[in-house]
Amino acid sequence: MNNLRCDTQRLWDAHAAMAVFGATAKGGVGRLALTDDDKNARDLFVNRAQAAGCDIRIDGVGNIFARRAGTLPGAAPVMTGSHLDTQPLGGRFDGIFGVLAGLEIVNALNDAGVRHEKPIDIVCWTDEEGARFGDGCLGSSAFIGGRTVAETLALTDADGASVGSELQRIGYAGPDPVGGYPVDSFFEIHIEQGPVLENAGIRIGAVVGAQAGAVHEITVTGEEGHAGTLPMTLRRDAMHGAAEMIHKVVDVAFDIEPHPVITVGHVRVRPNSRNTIPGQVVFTIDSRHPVSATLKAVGSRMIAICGGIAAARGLGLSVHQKGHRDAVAFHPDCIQAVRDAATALGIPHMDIFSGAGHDAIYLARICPSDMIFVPCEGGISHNESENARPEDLAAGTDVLMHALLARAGRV
Ligand code: HGY
Ligand code: MN
Ligand code: MN
Repeated sequence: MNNLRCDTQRLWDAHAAMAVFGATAKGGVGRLALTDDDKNARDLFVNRAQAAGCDIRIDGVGNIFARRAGTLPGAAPVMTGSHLDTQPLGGRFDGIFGVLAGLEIVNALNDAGVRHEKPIDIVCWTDEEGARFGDGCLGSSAFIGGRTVAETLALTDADGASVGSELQRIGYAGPDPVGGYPVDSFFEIHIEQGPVLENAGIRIGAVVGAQAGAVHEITVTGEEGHAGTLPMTLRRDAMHGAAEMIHKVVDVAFDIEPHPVITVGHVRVRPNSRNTIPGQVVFTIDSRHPVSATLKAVGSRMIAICGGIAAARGLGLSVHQKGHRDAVAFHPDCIQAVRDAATALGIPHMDIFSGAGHDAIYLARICPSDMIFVPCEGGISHNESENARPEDLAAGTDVLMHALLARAGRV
């Protein structure tokens, strides 16, 4: 497998440079999609990709494509990439590693003077986390036609700012069409965000599939009132009702084997004042399970629980399913390319299943796709203490580089 390797230090330094934008006091990163920090991160990626000789394209939902040309310019590209936006209290590697690994590969191929037939695109997908606009993988799902461009641009954040207006504001409302062209294959490298690889002492995970996921937004409506004067028996307290719903829908997870994962991580209270009985509570339910049909049954059960509690308390209820993605099996040829690259490089690897959602889950709907996982410390992610080892990032990047070359056709 010759001696083509990435530069561990250059890859690590690139993460340090990127972590500046949205850096938190505890050493993490809070860089919500389409904020000024996200703009700065995007600019850094674009500038470094251009310096490495890439041509840059930006599409109508802000996805960035940095192309390393191949010897067959008209050929469908081999793509790799991930996201630069983070959770509000996120880490320095979730998504970011998948973009910077691609950039490092371009630099390593340049250093070695390696050419390939098909173009290789390094992609930064818009708003994978969904922490600002409510649903995740906005850029990749628009790219594959999962949501129209108009629907995507119309999504708004809690302050009413839309995706479209924010893309304009930060200068990433691109001219290019969103998807609609052939892609040879897509690979995404990512920290595992779980403990399996670290516990097994294995450096590379060839991801065979990812679990199904759903997001429901529940709106509970009662009536505002004075916290001091209104007797308890006369109240229509939206918070008391929502609290019972939240407790019971999360408990559903413990009734089913293997457990689905059910999380209520976002709650909005109106008027959100200490001494006013809440008139409205809006909360989201993030639920996931390896089997799509089971997840659908979990969703129905959770909605029925909320309906029963609302009826018993005389509260209004509305349910909006904001997203659903089926479980996905990645492409056997791409999985094998990952295994073969790791084997040829003499790096221990294992097959693994993804609990987290990723852009690759959407790309898998239109082209052969796979993911590569590397360990992260304690399996911790979506947390400021998220950490990874430079040697693991480099090993993963080398495996990705050789898998990409296998697909792109080394000249
Ligand atoms: O939610 C997810 O699974 C991803 O990390 N955004
Ligand atoms: Mn991610
Ligand atoms: Mn994430």
